[in-house]
Amino acid sequence: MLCKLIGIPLQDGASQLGCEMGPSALRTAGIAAALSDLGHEVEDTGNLGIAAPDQVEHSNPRLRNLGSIAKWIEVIADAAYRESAEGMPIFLGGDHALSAGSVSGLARRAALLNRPLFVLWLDAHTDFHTLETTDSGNLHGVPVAYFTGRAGFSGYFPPLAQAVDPANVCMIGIRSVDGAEREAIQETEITVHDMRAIDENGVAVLLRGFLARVASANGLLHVSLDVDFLDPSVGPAVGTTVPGGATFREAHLVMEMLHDSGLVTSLDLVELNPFLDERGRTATLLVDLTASLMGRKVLDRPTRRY
Ligand code: 5AB
Ligand code: MN
Ligand code: MN
Ligand code: MN
Repeated sequence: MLCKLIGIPLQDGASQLGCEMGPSALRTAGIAAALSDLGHEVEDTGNLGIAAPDQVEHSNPRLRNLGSIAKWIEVIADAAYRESAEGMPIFLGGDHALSAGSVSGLARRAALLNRPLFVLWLDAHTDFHTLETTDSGNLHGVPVAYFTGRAGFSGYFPPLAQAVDPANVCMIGIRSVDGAEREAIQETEITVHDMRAIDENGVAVLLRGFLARVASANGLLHVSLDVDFLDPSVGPAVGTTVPGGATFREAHLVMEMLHDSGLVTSLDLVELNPFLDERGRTATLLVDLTASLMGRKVLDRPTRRY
């Protein structure tokens, strides 16, 4: 497989600074070598960037960096569309606002191929706020609402070439949802598997059901991995820690099953804040999880001291 690394040093969607260093930390942790050791071809396309953003006014005074995020989405969506023509794009974040761009660009690609795009959202949060409902004003909390076509983004974020069908979105790991998000998401067909569902059923059962749907629809599958999907004890390098997350093995199992499915066509690695890491362990874990997704087996894992 040809893997296309796309660095996105974006941090304007989060209130805590540091995600800008994410792409560098993932490269330093050896993402390219991990993929090429598995026999993949790797092309690092470098980092994306934007020109100086305009100041944009909105009736929600809390919104932060609206003009900047709008520009980033445009640049990221273009890159996602372009790089998905051939090979598997891997978006090295950067905060989760980047998925407004990656997913919308991939949805445009899927429409051209006449195939549905499915999204596996691995996160503590649903990221389903609109520009009106966000209390924090942090735009890493809105990407799912945008790319599924919720109202309220037009005139601010770029128009969608193609919205993702909410029925094709599956969230796993959820454990922190704001009131406005909860009401809105219940009215959609988005599948929300919260942490209790993992506890009761095991993550494998939940994932298998979704993968069967992707396979039978001949879908493209985008995986969006937010560091806070993980329990903070295994993935501390994130601004928005929430206790009770996925364990080391649950996360690897998800990746191993995704590999075996053969369905994944693109990946986001987001919300890594290297300033908050402990000797690079979260960056290293993200690289190891990517390796599991791309075919590394449990017994082939390099010996590490954690
Ligand atoms: B993340 C919160 N819902 O809107 C908000 O990390 C958190 O990309 C958003 O999932 C977390 O600020 C965004 C409280
Ligand atoms: Mn998120
Ligand atoms: Mn999150
Ligand atoms: Mn976060």
